[in-house]
Amino acid sequence: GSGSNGVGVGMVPAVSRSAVSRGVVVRRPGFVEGLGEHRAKAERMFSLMDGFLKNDPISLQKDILHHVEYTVARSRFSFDDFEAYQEVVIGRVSWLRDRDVWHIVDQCAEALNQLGFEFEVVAEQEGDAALGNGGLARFSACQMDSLATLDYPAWGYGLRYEYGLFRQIIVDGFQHEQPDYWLNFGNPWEIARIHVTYEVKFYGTVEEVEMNGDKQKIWIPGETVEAVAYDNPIPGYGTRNTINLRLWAAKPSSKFDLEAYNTGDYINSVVNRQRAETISNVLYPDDRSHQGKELRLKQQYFFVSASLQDIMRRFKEEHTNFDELPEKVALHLNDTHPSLSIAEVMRMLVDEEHLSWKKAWDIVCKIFSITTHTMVAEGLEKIPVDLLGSLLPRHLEILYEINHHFMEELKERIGLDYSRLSQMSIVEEGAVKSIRMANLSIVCSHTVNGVSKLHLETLKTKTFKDFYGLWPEKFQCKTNGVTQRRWIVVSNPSLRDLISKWLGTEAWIRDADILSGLRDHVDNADFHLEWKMVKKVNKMRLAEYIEAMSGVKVSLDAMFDVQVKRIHEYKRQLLNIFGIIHRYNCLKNMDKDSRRKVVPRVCIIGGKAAPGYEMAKKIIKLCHAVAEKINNDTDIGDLLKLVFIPDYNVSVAELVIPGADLSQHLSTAGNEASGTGNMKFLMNGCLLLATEDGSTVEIVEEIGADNLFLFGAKVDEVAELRENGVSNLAPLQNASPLKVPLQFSRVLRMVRDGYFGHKDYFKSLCDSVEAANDYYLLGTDFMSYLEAQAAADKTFVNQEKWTRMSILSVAGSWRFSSDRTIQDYAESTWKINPCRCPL
Ligand code: 8GP
Repeated sequence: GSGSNGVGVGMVPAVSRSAVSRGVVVRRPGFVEGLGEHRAKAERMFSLMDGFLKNDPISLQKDILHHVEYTVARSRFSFDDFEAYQEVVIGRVSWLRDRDVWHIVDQCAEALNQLGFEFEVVAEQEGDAALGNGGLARFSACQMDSLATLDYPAWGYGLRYEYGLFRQIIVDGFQHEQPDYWLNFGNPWEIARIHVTYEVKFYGTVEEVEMNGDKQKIWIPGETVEAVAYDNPIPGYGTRNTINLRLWAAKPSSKFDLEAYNTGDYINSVVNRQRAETISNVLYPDDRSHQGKELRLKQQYFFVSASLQDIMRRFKEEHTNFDELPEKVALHLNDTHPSLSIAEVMRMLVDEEHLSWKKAWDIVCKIFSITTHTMVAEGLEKIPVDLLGSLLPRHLEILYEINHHFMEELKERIGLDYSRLSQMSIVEEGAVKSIRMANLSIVCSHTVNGVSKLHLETLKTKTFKDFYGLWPEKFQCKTNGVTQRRWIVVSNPSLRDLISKWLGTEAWIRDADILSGLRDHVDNADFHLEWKMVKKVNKMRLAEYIEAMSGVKVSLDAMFDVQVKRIHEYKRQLLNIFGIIHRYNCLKNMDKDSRRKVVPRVCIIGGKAAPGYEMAKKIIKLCHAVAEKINNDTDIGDLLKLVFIPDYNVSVAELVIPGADLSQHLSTAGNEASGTGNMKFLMNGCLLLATEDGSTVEIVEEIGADNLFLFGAKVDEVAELRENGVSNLAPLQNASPLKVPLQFSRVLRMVRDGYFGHKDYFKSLCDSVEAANDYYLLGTDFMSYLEAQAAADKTFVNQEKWTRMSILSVAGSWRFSSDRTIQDYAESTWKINPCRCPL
């Protein structure tokens, strides 16, 4: 399902093009240190491999044929593109061998071509590993790529979901969800480590026993499942360092349960055991709301328990003293989902290793750090105590004890301020008593990271204000980034070649700072010409895809205007659609002469709505309803087209982002923690039309406000605007108060009155901006939005100016490489050094 992604795709591991969720775990130096014997062996193997395992086309062909004959025994049968893809991957994937996997792409292409395969077609056989929801998970994938490339000794952990994020199909303009059974034909990148398994336990009771004269709590679990490791190698670029993404699959425990089988109901016993596998079956498709579901909690603990057993096993292989744990292991929580780890490490150290509570807590507080990825306090995860107590009774006790100590410490520091004590407590009293996972993580982590400057500011002054007052030194900013290897090198090969040509080096692929050197050529006419050519090639690729997907033919002279991301009210796809309706109205009212001056537009919207998110689903339907009207209006022709691209995922992004002229990032200020889509478009020379939210603020710092189109209320104006409503807008929005409601309400009325059909269905959508006080300020920002759109149109006519802005965008994107982010994490949060493998 990767579309025509161009050269290179197949040789990059599935995981680095995927969205992976959950924690990133980093190990302190220790890869080489203390492993003298291992190292000697590895060096000898490396030197032998250099002799035996060659990467020239003939050797590669020998490998492929070897696999065809001996691994799959297919030489006498048809051997198709998909199998060729699998064989190439299987043949090369062993990470001991991919000394520099990125650099064997050309040889593979040649080898395959000589065997009669088309490399591009073979590369397209690879589908997405959609193991996450949106920006949070894809950001993890970029981080893994950077960790590998910068030679950090890191491990990523996650779940091997059998069903990744649902496939979105559109029927009559409505979203339908289809399961994504991505492992149907196997995943050639992964290595099943059938001997790396751990028991994960649930339910049961806690008992107190005497041990060496002391009272000791022990957990007698009621259910055991097995976690099996599947490793996904992530090769760095220009280095031998290949790191591991270890994903856990649930399997029935291999322990023989005599009791269950003696009851005579053999079939049911087997069926019951088989149920264990459901734990890692399916990814929750809601990227924001946290329902207290038992399966979700089971997934979290399954993931945490298996990963920590794995980490502790490796630690104990070489060390006996737990005082050394903080020197050797740094655990990073990627949002609160894995924060049960804190209770689990305490349980392991106290109950299993018999350390004192104080000593264990001391150690735990030195190994954890966390990044949170959300702006709104309501989005923070809470686990109902009843649920936790039944699934993990010992952990609940530990959490209470952690909270007890914390409350004692807090009373000493702030006195008996009960309101603050109850707000900061890890335990939330109330109708549903719950554990606040964010509070737990902050109490225990040595560092709490925000994902943009603006996000950190919100954490400090609002979301975690009290904690900031207590521990200001814990709070740090690590502005997100994206990997230029995925988002330029692989997805935009024409731009890659052009950049390398004009910079005279490929070094920017490892060192993004060099991209800023493009500024030296910003006025060069030849450069401009080639730059525009590259965009044209990418627009052609995208236009073909649009036609194939939707049947809509689009003109390459039009401005390709894109908004692709999860559908959310706060991301304001609705503002975009309202703007399109307004544009349509304007066109309809224009005479022929005026129309001739209009910049033609192709508006592209894509994104998935959470299956239970009614409002988001209505936005998708509205988009289709409006598209149907506009695209079939012969009066309008090529001047305006609207297409919804179904099933937006990483492969689609690789096609859409390089082909965009303009991209929209419309979140109401103060709602998008960072955003990373903006960075991907920036890297591809696409101009941004955006609010001053999340990381966009820092993009403005880097490229200057006149190199993008900003609009809308600023973050410190939002609260007041919400209070006082639209009528007080004039001074802020620099527009007549009458004009704001007029243009906006005309559009709204059209939707309300059924101009696009489905009047009743869209009613609640209209109510959300009218009756429900326009919480996301669509009406408020509308005029300012239209002005920014008009500025974009005006600039597009001046192609020289546009190209200049486009070049300066790519030049400024150096600062938004995930390499910069990761280096920052390594130095100031994890305190680790690169660990370069011998070349
Ligand atoms: C996302 C943020 O919304 C986005 O701004 C940011 O770029 C991205 O994380 C990476 O940092 N956050 C989430 O997806 C999120 O908070 N999901 C909730 C389940 C925690």
